[in-house]
Amino acid sequence: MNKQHFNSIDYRIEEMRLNLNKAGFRPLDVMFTGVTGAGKSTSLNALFHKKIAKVGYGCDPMTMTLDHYKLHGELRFWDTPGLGDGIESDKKHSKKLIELLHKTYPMQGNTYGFIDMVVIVIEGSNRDMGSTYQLINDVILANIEPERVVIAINKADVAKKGRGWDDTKGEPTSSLHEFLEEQACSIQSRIKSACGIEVKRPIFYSADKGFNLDVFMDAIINAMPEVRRNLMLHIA
Ligand SMILES: Nc1nc2c(ncn2[C@@H]2O[C@H](COP(=O)(O)OP(=O)(O)O)[C@@H](O)[C@H]2O)c(=O)[nH]1
Ligand SMILES: [Mg+2]
Repeated sequence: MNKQHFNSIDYRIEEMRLNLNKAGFRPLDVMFTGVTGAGKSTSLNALFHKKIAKVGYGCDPMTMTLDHYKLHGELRFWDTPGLGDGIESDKKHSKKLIELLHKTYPMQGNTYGFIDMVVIVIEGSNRDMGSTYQLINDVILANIEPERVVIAINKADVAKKGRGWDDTKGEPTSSLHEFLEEQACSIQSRIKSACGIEVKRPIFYSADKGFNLDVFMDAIINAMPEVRRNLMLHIA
């Protein structure tokens, strides 16, 4: 049902162009983040329709370099090291993420944030949601406006251990769909009660099965900022 709509990297590219013309910057720099194993690399490969990122690989612990991937002239994703591999590496990785969120460039007497928006890939059925909420609340939402954040729940196919997944249609049955909707709502309200911040309703998809990839792209495109991130306003 959804797969057919999202069949090229040019998906809604004209709209993106128009919006970026208005905003006056290009490309849109999107930080791609999530706990290790949530499926960031698989998602990037699905969005790019080819294998660009190594699955099940994690980041290089020595250099912790950030890989970036340009979908086209309008959109650039920054893959980042995941949390959830232990306290020490979480500390290092959180610092790295916060540094990236505070990276700036000067322009006409102003200081702008390099990262325009953030996509957080999460796994709703992860046994340990602690790292996920730490990432969302303490690292991301503490350092960028919620309007610029998209939360995407991956692995819809195995949300209920595979129950309710219709493999012939490549989509969830209505009962799994309902479950996923509820999960999205409950994550949204859990964030609200933890840090008082209202985020957009998370979307759900499966990078592995190619389900709701259009919904994923729609969420990114619909949340595209129309202005640069002016970081000077916050320092004053
Ligand atoms: N069932 C299922 N497995 C997935 C999905 N997306 C990723 N995976 C698996 O989850 C594991 C971690 O994926 P990876 O992309 O390396 O995660 P990363 O650490 O966030 O980059 C791999 O074994 C993937 O094949 C999905 O939508 N459904
Ligand atoms: Mg990865």
